[in-house]
Amino acid sequence: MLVTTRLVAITRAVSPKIGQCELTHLERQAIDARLAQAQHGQYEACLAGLGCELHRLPAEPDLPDSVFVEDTAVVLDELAIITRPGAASRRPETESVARALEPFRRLAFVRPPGTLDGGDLLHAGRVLTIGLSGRSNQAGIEQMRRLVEPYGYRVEGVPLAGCLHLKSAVTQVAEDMLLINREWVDGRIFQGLKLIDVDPEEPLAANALLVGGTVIYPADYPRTRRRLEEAGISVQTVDVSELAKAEGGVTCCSLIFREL
Ligand code: CIR
Repeated sequence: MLVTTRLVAITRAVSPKIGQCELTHLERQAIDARLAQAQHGQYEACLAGLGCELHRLPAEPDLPDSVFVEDTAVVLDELAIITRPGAASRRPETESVARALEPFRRLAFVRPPGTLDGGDLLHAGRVLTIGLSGRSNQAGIEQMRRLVEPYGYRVEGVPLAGCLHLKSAVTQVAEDMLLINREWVDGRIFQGLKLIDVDPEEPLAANALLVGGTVIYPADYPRTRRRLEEAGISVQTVDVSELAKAEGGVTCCSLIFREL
């Protein structure tokens, strides 16, 4: 008998106040909230087309960054960890995500003084690599280690330079392959995995979202896309240019996990 596991994707509608988002490495530009909502809808359609069961949370109108649900939780098969985002303005986002995850997983929580953004955590096999960024601190990493080591995961902290989150610098694009910008993170820690470098003209191109065997990828980076395709990776592009003005990428807009 063929047993297939369904993937659940939690997303949240774009706040009409997205223009007031947190920004760290980008200059503020006007964001067309309606266009951002339309692009987000296409992104959700892409997830559904790849077989994800969508759980769409209603917008949190007063939380500008709340579309970026990735930062609020880390979902493993064994448990879900509700984070404590590094930006204080984003901490109220976690409550509704915890409620949405409760039916699926036992919950654990990052507590003060720990901070952690889900965008800083790269999960490949039984290794969780966590970026020591402006958002995630050593106490957050230690708490994660205590929570997940009993389940056989190894936690590695890694310094970052020049980008917001670890997954701005490196993401998984196949079981054994990562897409990386080595200007921002040292590739040598990813032992045993093949590395594809972003095109030097596209430094922001390392954020890709692997769903099943397909990578959801921003239309803005055609040169790096070619590198992915040359490596045999199946790519579906989405236009997320308006969300990118809020410093968001394709991993940030969903929490994807197996329905057990
Ligand atoms: C922030 O600065 O928190 C948001 N404007 C962007 C968050 C993007 N999230 C992600 O990369 N995981």
